Amino acid sequence: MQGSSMGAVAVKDTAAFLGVSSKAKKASLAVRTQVATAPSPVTTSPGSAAAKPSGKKTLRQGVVVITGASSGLGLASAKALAETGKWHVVMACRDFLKASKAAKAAGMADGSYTIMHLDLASLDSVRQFVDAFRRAEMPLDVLVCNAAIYRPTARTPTFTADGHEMSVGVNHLGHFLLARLLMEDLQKSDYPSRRMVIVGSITGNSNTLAGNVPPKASLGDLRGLAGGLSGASGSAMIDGDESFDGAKAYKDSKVCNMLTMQEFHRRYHEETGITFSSLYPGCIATTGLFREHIPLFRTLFPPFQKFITKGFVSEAESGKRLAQVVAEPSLTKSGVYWSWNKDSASFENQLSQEASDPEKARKVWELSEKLVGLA
Ligand code: LMG
Ligand code: NDP
Ligand code: PMR
Repeated sequence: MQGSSMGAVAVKDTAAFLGVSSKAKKASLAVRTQVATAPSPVTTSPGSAAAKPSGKKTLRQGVVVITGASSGLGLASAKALAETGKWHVVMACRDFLKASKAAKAAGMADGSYTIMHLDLASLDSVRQFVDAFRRAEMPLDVLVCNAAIYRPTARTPTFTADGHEMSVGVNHLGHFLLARLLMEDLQKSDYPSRRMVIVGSITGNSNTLAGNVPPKASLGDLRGLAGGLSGASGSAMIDGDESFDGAKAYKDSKVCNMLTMQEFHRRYHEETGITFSSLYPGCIATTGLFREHIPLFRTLFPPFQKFITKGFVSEAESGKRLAQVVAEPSLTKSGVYWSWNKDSASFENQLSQEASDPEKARKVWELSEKLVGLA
């Protein structure tokens, strides 16, 4: 049935539809694994942004903050970046011990990373993280908003410390506050290519097959978001729907992530020169994201993606992709949603109509500002 429904889809550019290109707690918990407060200088490789044609020029080590770096894509990208020696990775994680064990198990060298506590399900924690980061006196060169939760089997909502529905609260609102506060730090950085990356996904894009698997993302007129996603006194869903759907809440949160990236681009790129990007890293079917899904799904999902959709990517491969968006000189264009084709070559992908609607992006921005206490 899947095969025939996939085959029956009439689209002009099937490859694009399938998501491939035909072309191409506290501040005191913060612990540093290295003593130095300023990252050590490293020699740039030929062709890097600051290299001059004549001989060697030193570029200091970049500092990248990655949220949710204790698992999956975040961990794999942290490892990929730390291994280059050109990046010091700040792993912003809710579970300090888990992050510490994960970094060691991944073979990340002592001194190449710092773990700092961040729980995106609490806006106080987000503010404490920002304070702790500033006290550590590191520059901020790249921010990666990667952490997420997915509650596919939840039939009733759960809520953040601030009373917002958990999926949108963590994936979007926590990151929205973090990114807004850290803009100040990014602007102060003297690094040649400063970037903010917000991880998106194919399942929030209804111009793809994956984005049409029910329940589909849709933000509607944002009345639920305007009401604070509080459940008790209104809807926990962005579109105001009375019934809660955990899978839809996740997909809606990803649409917010992609809209937020574009709104940052429109408001700040020209003025600051900072690159704002989003990406679909491929289907990383083995990560912790699916931890709440039923066991049958977790067993079948990886082979389904490997052999049927062919959208599967390993955690290591996805980590390299995100690392490219952080560091590659060829990926400096701002406002882009990156994807990779079957040969693992990056390309600028098209977002669905809703995920690229500027008016919706502005409204999501303004409503989110109110909910996180910035307006
Ligand atoms: C929902 O169910 C749950 O209701 C929800 O609670 C949540 O858990 C959510 O996303 C998570 O899932 C989704 C369910 C319904 O889909 C399934 O999981 C059905 C699985 C059936 C599996 C049959 C197995 C047989 C296949 C062999 C392969 C072995 C491996 C299987 C592994 C399965 C893992 C996924 O979905 C459906 O209703 C099914 C129909 C889905 C088809 C989607 C097709 C989209 C069509 C396209 C439309 C075109 C639109 C065009 C737009 C164009 C724009 C340019
Ligand atoms: P994982 O579950 O492996 O990683 C998610 C990370 O987010 C974990 O480190 C988790 O911490 C962290 N996290 C969850 N809640 C919070 C919180 N309240 N505060 C701080 N951190 C939190 O999933 P993935 O690696 O798959 O997901 C990473 C990103 O990739 C997400 O943005 C997801 O939407 C996106 N993505 C994933 C795809 C996939 O196929 N897997 C496809 C497309 C996009 P902890 O380890 O403590 O649980
Ligand atoms: Mg999907 C080319 C087809 C394709 C791709 C690339 C994905 C990615 N998925 C595809 C197709 C299908 N999926 C089809 C045809 C079905 C019906 C059988 C299907 C089902 C499905 C389910 C039930 N897919 C899922 C789920 C999930 O629970 C995942 C999800 O939606 O999480 C929000 C998921 C995903 N499929 C993907 C990707 C990347 C996911 C993880 C989603 C994400 O992080 O955004």
